Amino acid sequence: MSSGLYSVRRQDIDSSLDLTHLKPYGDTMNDGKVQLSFSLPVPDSDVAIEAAKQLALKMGLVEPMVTHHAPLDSSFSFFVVYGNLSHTIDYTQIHVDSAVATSMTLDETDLFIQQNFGRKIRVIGASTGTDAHTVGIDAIINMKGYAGHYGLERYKMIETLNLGSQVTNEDFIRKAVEFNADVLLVSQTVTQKNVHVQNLTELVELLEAERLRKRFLLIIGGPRINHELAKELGCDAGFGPGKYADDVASYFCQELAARKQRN
Ligand code: B12
Repeated sequence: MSSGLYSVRRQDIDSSLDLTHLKPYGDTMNDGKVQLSFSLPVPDSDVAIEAAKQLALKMGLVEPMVTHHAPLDSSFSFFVVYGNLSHTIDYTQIHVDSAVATSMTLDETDLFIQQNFGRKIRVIGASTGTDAHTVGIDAIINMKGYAGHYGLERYKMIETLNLGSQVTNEDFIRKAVEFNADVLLVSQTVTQKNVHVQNLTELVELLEAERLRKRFLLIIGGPRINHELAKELGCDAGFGPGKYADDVASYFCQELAARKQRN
């Protein structure tokens, strides 16, 4: 229940495609058209344009074209490059580990919790460490939710506590114990210098040191978070962009029910 290999839905894929040599698509199958943008730490100039083109060639772009260039300031330049990617990928060999659960609506989730637990599920969330971004965790927890998906506060059978941002791991754990949480939700947006990895590693180590790791379902999320990374870091599940409260609630109530059955 907690994770599974997300397999290719063949019915959604053009049967004439050679999936073992998959390429980007522009307007003709297998044309390999891509667009990329980057900046260079040199002034915008003809030399810089040629450098951008040569970098694109090294990346495997055939016939690269610098379609846009501009100075960012006196010593940095910005480029948009088009080209045909020469590389292909074997799509049939890709396996992605993702947190899987039967997707449920808000009402179905409330009913599921009522039937399987007979009490509210307690969820505590925060953006931890030095991270000041709150929009991600609010998108999951706040009543109004995000992109048309109501947040966890809207669920009758879920009790939430949103601690906001810049919460230390120590405070987060202390509050989670006080709140008697079932589920910990941690948001991490800043990933510069892998600060998210350091912070999440510290959280897991603190939980383990206090023999609390198994007490909670630990779910992390953010723009650069996925399920694979979450598992690597010793968390239970990870959710990234395009995931909403209903995905998370479906996952944690089914996972908690499965754990209850196993114990
Ligand atoms: C708004 C914003 C800010 C606001 C934040 C206001 C606030 N109250 O949150 C302010 C101005 C304060 C800010 C500050 C900074 N920011 Co800022 N910010 C952004 C911006 C523009 C949008 C982020 C956002 O709100 N996205 C919308 C939410 C809904 O998306 P999301 O977080 O991905 O959440 C979704 C999923 O990831 C998932 N999810 C997220 N969290 C969780 C948690 C769980 C448990 C689950 C299940 C799911 C989940 O669900 C959500 C819905 O699908 C981005 C750029 C961008 N366009 O993305 C930069 C950006 C995130 N910021 C950035 C940076 C660098 C900073 C600063 C460090 C800048 C500075 N030098 O001071 C500071 C942060 C300082 C600090 N100590 O943290 C960088 C991060 C680069 C990196 N990868 O490290 C970005 C990408 C901009 C950039 N291109 O450089 N920022």
